Amino acid sequence: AHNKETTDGSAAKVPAIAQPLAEKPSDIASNIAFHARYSPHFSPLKFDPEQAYYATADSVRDLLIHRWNETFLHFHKVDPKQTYYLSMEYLQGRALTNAIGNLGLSGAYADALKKLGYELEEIAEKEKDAALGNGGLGRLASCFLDSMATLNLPAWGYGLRYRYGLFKQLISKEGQEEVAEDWLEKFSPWEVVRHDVLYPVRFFGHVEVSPTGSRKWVGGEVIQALAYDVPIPGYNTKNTISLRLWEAKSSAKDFNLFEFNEGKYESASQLHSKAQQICAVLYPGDATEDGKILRLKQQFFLCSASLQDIIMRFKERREGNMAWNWSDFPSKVAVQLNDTHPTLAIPELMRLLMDGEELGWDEAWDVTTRTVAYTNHTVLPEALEKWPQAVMYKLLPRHMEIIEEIDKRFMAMIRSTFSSMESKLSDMQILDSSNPQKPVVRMANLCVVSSHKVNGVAELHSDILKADLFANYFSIWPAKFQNKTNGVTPRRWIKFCSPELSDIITKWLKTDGWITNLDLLSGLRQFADNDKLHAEWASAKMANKHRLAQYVLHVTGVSIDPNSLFDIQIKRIHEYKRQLLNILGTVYRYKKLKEMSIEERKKTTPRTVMLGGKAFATYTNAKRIVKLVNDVGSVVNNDPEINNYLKVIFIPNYNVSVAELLIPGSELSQHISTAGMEASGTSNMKFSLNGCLIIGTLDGANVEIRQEIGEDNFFLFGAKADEVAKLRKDRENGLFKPDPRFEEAKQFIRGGAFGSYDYSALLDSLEGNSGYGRADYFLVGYDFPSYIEAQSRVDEAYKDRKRWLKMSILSTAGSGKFSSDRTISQYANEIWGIKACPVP
Ligand code: B1H
Repeated sequence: AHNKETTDGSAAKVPAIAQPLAEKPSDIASNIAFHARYSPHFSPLKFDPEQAYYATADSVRDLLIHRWNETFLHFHKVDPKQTYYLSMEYLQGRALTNAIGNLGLSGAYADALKKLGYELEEIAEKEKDAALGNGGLGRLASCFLDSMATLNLPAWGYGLRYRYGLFKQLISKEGQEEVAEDWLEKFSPWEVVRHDVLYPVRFFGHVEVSPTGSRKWVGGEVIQALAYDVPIPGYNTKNTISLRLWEAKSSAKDFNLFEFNEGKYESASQLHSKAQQICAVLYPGDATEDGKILRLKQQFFLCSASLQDIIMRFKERREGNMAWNWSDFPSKVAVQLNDTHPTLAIPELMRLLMDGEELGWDEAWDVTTRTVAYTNHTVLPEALEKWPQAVMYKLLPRHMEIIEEIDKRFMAMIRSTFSSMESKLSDMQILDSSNPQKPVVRMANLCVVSSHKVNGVAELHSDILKADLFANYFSIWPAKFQNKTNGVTPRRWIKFCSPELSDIITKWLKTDGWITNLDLLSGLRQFADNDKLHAEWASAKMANKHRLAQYVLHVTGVSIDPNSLFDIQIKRIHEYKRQLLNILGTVYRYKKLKEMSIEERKKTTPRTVMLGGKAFATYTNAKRIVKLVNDVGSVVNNDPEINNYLKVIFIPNYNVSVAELLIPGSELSQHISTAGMEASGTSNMKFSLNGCLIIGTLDGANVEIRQEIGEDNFFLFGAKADEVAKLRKDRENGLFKPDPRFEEAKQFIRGGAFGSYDYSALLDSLEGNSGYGRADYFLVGYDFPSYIEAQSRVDEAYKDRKRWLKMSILSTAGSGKFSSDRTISQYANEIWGIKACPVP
């Protein structure tokens, strides 16, 4: 109930001019009121929560722009080596609370809004998530930007300004439905269009050879890349860096007025609509040839615009200095490729240097390889990009020539220098023509050959890269390979999403230094048995659980008991992440509860199992899993005998903002992928940081989390990564004997306990006689018994309140390593060679 009198904020004095750098509550309130009146985005005389959000954002924007300009000028003056992070994805989520928090003005803004009749939280919820990413890889890029700014590093992000980000997930009786999510429906107050930053990007066309032998790419279609900048404020520093997102535009001269006047509307604006397609959606389906070309166009658009911009800045900063040399480029520029999606940056940099700046091959190659580094995020074969050579020739003829030359020279180098590798050459080559019908370019190979450093995202994953995926390259270039274990920003993922718990931590550590030096959390260990801390910790967790329960009621209509164990699995739905193992375990739990007497039931640990995540629109089994979770929920939650002991909730439309609500309220979270398949995982880090215990396999970063927080505080189960290959073989040879409990759970579903939908296609994928020819490839059946047993250990541990609280505190205390500040410092020191450049 807000103060209805405060239309357009007139309860506060509306000043005649804005006070853009206001930091005191009363000044902030007037500034918000000023923006509500004089930066109108809506009809006058309204000041409902949405208008209040935009006016508040406008006032925060003033503060950011001030710091942003200073940062840019400072970098320009100092001219330090700068990193450019190239990523097709950024999962920024909401910006308001984060910006206010990083500015240190949370209290002041909350007070200012109170004066205007509002609660900050209520206003902040009006913001739409910027979901320009799919999952972990995109969210990692956003955490990295936060850390780069906070560490005062001269670093920028480059990405694409998708018109529609990740789809919105609706849940119906049929399961998941996807609808476009219009994050720009109104507008985003956080982006600034730079009308002067515009680059041409060419597609198709052909290569022209001059009499001197120099080559030029000409013809085809040219689309303009226009820069939209988003300010990224650091925490507790003036430094505010940029996320530059490119939008595709055609220019006025591409509009055929003559044709239009003749009534040929479509052909008159052909290039306009082609330009619009490029940034229309995140990752359009790539099943069709058209789709393929569009995705490749997006990738090239990002790479070409960003590199032209980087080169322009390099030259601009050398103006008036006659002595500079292209070989200085790598001492001023580091380019980091977020997976293979921006691989085309490599041939594009070569092209710009050779065809544009007239460098010779050797010099261009030296500059390129000393500039570019590559991060691998997955070993899943289906995610390793391979582009058909035919498509590449058509779309990027000059780049294809360059890639061929890189490949040719690489092979010659192997033959002359590492002749023992001759037999491995066909695996190491960039061009793969083993299928003459469809020769492809292997993007990961191009990255490894052309980068000065290659890294994985957790120790286990980096070891697998060295021992397996990139073993041949590792044998010739051991020094190229590194590990950079992922991390998450402690600002968004505890300080701002769980302020109560954060205040307790600050109180007990007697400093808030942990927010930028997360290792200090280990200081909590000495209080792990302290009754007073236990009481405070439990009450903060309980408050977060209540908030979560309210949200669940709001979005699903199901009320859940905050005294039950809150058990959460949230991530993209994928067979390797094994949501199916979770739901089969839950079905087994339900069946056992049904078989118990009332007395026995009362002795069990009541649980609320929550799952959330989006399935790729054409991934059939993933969609069946979503439906199964919902069907199990409908039965269990409406079973009066059981629903005091078990509830099963599917959280719809999981995204960054939902995660900010779920993670603080969690007590157990599931990270249960088949060992060796999840490169790292990052939500596991957010959960432990928030005092949530993990049930998990020895996969990805789980291994390191368990090391840090202690084996006793981690519910481990399942096969190890190095056992998986043999277990699959055994399986094929009919040596696997399924546990009766596993059979029982599947049978219960097949028998129709959860409705009439036919789950046999999904369940058959777990059987030896799978129609897919990959009998339980993800080893759900093999891991099921140890999973059930680990869950029983969870139930027992939860009954002992003191023990659970101690484990919870130790989880937080052991999470210091998993700050993205640590990760980014390591990238800065060990790959980029850049140093902090704080604005004075
Ligand atoms: C990760 C991806 C990914 N790895 C292809 N690979 C995509 C691959 O749109 N595409 O085509 C999009 C994303 N995402 C994730 O990266 C890993 O699975 C996680 O384990 C890891 O934590 C995360 C960040 O490193």
